[in-house]
Amino acid sequence: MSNGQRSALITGITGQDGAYLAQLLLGKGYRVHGLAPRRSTDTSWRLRELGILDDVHMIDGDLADLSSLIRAMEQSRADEVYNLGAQSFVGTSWQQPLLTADIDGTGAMRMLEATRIVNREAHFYQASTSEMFGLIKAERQDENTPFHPRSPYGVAKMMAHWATVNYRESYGMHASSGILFNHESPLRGIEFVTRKVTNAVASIKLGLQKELRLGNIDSKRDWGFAGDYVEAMWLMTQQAVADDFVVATGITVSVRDMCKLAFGHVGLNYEDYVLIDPKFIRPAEVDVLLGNPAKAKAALGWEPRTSMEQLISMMVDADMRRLGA
Ligand code: NAP
Ligand code: F7E
Repeated sequence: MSNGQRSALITGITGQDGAYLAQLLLGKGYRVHGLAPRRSTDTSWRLRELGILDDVHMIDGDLADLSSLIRAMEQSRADEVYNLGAQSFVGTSWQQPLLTADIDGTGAMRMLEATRIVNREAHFYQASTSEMFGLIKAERQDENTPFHPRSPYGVAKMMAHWATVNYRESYGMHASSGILFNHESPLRGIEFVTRKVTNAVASIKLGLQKELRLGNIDSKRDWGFAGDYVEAMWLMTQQAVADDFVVATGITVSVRDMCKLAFGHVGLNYEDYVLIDPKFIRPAEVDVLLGNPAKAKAALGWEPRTSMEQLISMMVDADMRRLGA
């Protein structure tokens, strides 16, 4: 921007990460623009909950529509582009594989093209994922671990990841891919397992629900706090040279143990409430994920600050407040 204020464009600004990233960038003095796909209902609850809805500039546009992305780049005059928009629920990707491929895979390429066409000097961040490791090839996954995605979501995200690498190599663009492991928060969508559990715990504690139906509770994830993870995104776009980074805690916890923590936080035993429902078992599972964030620590100076216990307590407390109100 001509007055020295930096400008950012965030796709997926109404999502969990988009909201926390917008808050972080506003705090750093950025002019923050968000791509807003047309929806029939209001999707701005997260921005409202963080108290920043009036501080961000929304631009109509959709990752399915290249012309809208070009317009968003022109209007925002973005110095930094964060491509967080996606159909991000793994389970849905078996029901809507082509939409997932189009938005998460080709959509990322559209955003890269819009950036290249309008301002190839802009620094670009792609929201890549540990789901690309899928059927893991190393006990602890890092930037050199081979990929083996296990869902249409993972496959689509691989395209986006390699497109980001390719735009860096083809055009010399400052394009980085953050390979982020699961990260959660009170703003997490209710279909993801942590929030599904913390919401149910609050609901059961308040006498509004009797049981909780889950799928595979033996799968393990490397879970962190979304508020910590958006800092890593920003640090990547600040580097002199773009690169790819794993962002994780280095600790893995089973869904079962996460349930123990969440129910235990309000003095309940998960075994009294959790039932296994085959409806929630996936056609192919990612059994275990465990990241090695050593490169992010060394090069970005990034480290997670929130423990799993703090994270789950924060989420249960937020759901207790919401449902109690
Ligand atoms: P999220 O809460 O599901 O948010 C997704 C965002 O994408 C929403 O703002 C959504 O808008 C937007 N979106 C969906 N379809 C779109 C389209 N066609 N055009 C433009 N925007 C569209 O996801 P999140 O947890 O914040 O994750 C952010 C990104 O990181 C995603 O790309 C996700 O795949 C990736 N990721 C997440 C994790 C994690 O653990 N959270 C880990 C690794 C990678 P609406 O609100 O209007 O639907
Ligand atoms: O599942 C198991 C499920 O849906 C975690 C996304 O942000 O992180 C997320 O993907 C685990 C899986 O997240 C239920 O089978 C058991 O093993 O919370 P989730 P995810 O699939 O790991 C990655 C890194 C992303 O990139 C994605 O965008 O929990 N599980 N029972 C269940 N999962 C759900 N959702 N619901 C259940 O009832």
